[in-house]
Amino acid sequence: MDLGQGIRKALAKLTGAALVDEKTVRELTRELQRVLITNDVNVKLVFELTKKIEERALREKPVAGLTGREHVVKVVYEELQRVLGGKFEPRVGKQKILLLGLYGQGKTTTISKLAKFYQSKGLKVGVIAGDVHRPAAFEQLKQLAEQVQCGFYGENGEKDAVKVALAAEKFFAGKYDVLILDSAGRSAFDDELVREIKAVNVAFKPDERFLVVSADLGQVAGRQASEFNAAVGLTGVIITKMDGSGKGGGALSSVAVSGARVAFIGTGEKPTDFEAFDSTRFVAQLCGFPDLGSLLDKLKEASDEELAERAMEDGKLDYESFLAQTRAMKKMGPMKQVMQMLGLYDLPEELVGQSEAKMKSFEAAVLSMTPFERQNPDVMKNKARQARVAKGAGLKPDEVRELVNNFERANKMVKQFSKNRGLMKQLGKLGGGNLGALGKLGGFKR
Ligand SMILES: Nc1nc2c(ncn2[C@@H]2O[C@H](COP(=O)(O)OP(=O)(O)OP(=O)(O)O)[C@@H](O)[C@H]2O)c(=O)[nH]1
Ligand SMILES: [Mg+2]
Repeated sequence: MDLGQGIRKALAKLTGAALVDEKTVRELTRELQRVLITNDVNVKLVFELTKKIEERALREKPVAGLTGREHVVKVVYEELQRVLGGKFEPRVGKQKILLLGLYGQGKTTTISKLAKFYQSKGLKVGVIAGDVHRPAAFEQLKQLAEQVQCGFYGENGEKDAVKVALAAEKFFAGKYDVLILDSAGRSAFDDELVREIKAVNVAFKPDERFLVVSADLGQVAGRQASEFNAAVGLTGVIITKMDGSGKGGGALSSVAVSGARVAFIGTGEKPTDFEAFDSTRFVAQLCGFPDLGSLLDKLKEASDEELAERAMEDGKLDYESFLAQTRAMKKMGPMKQVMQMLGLYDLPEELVGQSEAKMKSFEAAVLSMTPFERQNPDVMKNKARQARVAKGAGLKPDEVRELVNNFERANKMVKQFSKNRGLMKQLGKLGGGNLGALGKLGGFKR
């Protein structure tokens, strides 16, 4: 069971409890201990954390308006956030970045992610093939640079990293804002490695020195962070492969307590699977609080017609606005990610695949409707119309009937949603910080 799943299960038991008393809180903290320790979080840290949660949950008076259960969830949420450190604010402007790390941790891949990240902030990025030891490293970075369309400098065959770094600076001078230097990995932290990175550090004078570690190192990530920090003074740690490892929680927490900061996390192999680390957002996802704030932002960005938003404000839908929403959803990314942002984490893969297929047939069906039908969804309950639309869209009449039923259900939900403004405000209050964005939903007019 991964960390998030475990924490959500533990919190869900709390919902089932008739009364939140000392016994329930102790059961919760014991469950949390088990989940955290199996996810390779340091045992001492786990006990400190759960002791604090117990103390606060039992002693502190719930903030006015919160139920006992909500109070306990809030305490768990705040304490987890405290352990994981704050939010990393990447500097946006001219800078030089050096990436460090042992073999195979994800340095070179991360360079393309960083390039994409800074490009999205409007900066011009050039990357430098500073791994002069591994023969394929030059070609790998060159290809990645082409993929994300950033500048590239390398000297195939040159064995002196300092020379390459200095030549690259001349090459990019005046034309590029952000320079990112790759470095050679090594199988262990040893004297030779320290000598080499110190020399590169002195010559290149990077503003950021980021260590790259893989999440599957678990607690070992913290030790590496301390070692590299002592050698060159890290400005941040990038944890990669958060997507594939059950030890991400261990890696994150151990880096946070090592004195280094978590700067970014990598969540997949693609250049866009990357984000600046924000403990509030991260814990919100872990605890199963949907990240509705960022979802709404994305929806806004993605929706070319403002129909979707208007429908939410009006508390009513028609097929046109529903189609706009469906398309906006598609632009937000793979269905799985969208569902996670909505707080639906542990869905079976088939279901996610099915929803994607359904979205496609829905689009085909709506495109076969007349403008009158799109704006007056009630008439689509008529069987003859359904049959005609099915024919036009290449679907079975039953499929169209199901789509109409789904639409009716969604319509009901939107109506209810705009009635439940009080509830959403409450959620916003509970989260504080980033989750305050949830409260925005309470602001929808009817
Ligand atoms: N799933 C997943 N895979 C990743 C992530 N980051 C990197 N990888 C994969 O990890 C492998 C190693 O990545 P590299 O970028 O080559 O690692 P490196 O640190 O440059 O390795 P060396 O140069 O050999 O020391 C590649 O197969 C990447 O695709 C991530 O966030 N998620
Ligand atoms: Mg590499």
